[in-house]
Amino acid sequence: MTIAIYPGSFDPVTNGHLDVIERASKLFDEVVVGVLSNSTKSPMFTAEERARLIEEAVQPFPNVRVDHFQGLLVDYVKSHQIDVIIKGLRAISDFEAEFQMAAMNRHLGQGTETVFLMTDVHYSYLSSSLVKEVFRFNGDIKGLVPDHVLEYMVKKLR
Ligand code: COD
Repeated sequence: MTIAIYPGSFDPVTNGHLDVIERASKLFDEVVVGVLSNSTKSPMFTAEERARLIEEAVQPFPNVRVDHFQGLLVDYVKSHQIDVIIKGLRAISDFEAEFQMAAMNRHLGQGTETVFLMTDVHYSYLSSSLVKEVFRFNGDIKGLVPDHVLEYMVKKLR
């Protein structure tokens, strides 16, 4: 039984994230979506809100569950018998930061491997930050995030 974790800020979850989750759910026995803090970003939504929005989105995938936690990813990996970390890669610009994180997690996690899934071309331009910016200026984000995420953003922020 191979358990994978897909960690991220997911502020909020986008259809690009969901595509990675769906594909990972076919590759691994169990996938944990780990909602974490990225110390370089200030989230718009609390970890609980982000996790709740993902939980609703992953209902069609029975081997996917959601958790949120603080601290180092590798500590969670060790204490929850996780076998592998999954990350998504969009463009070359993602590579450097993801390469560093994978190397650090491998060092701290005594060999914990990171598996990268290439973005689907339809989502290669999609990021939570851009979604939030477009939304802030009243742009149309339909189709970029799940409908219930859009509804929640409208309710909370408009
Ligand atoms: N298509 C495919 N993949 C995508 C897309 C898309 N459209 N959008 C995002 N992704 C990928 C990202 O490349 C990333 O792999 C993942 O989805 C999550 O993305 P984000 O933006 O929600 O999350 P990040 O990049 O802010 O997450 C960073 C972490 C929270 C994972 C990191 O900061 C972390 O591990 N923090 C915990 C503390 C820790 O252990 N720090 C040391 C790290 S070495």
